[in-house]
Amino acid sequence: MKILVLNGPNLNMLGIREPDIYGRETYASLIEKITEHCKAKQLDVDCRQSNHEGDLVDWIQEAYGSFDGIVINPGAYTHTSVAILDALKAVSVPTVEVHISDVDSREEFRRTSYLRAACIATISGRGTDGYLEAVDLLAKRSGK
Ligand code: CA2
Repeated sequence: MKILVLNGPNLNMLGIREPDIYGRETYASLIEKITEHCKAKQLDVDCRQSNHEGDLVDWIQEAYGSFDGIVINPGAYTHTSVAILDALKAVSVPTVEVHISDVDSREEFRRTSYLRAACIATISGRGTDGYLEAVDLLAKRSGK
């Protein structure tokens, strides 16, 4: 099974600022954690991060026919991006939305997710373990 993990804007700053909200783990150690988890479960994983909406759209399109599942933390694009919603709908690859923080207990604008409608699940407020839970959910769903 091949899983694509996508992170949106500013998630490369993890561990550098706002540790009270996003924790102390760096982006590099998050990727290492996901990679190790997938290796232990014999899952192929490709992790990418971009600050640009179009990159995320391109990568979602690339997943069509080449990945079996997507884990996405779109960062702030969660609350604004119809383009990401449309891309996910177009490819129809099973997708889990992840948020490190509990978006529902923060500012009102973070409660809206444009892409939630195209996802099989949303995991929010579980810290970076949420990414591993998302991987497990996709693997379980595909019978692995
Ligand atoms: O909780 C999440 O994972 C979010 O997707 C993170 C986004 C935020 O806009 C969403 O509402 C919730 C922001 C990512 C920014 O990450 C930073 C990490 C360290 C320092 C500054 C920003």
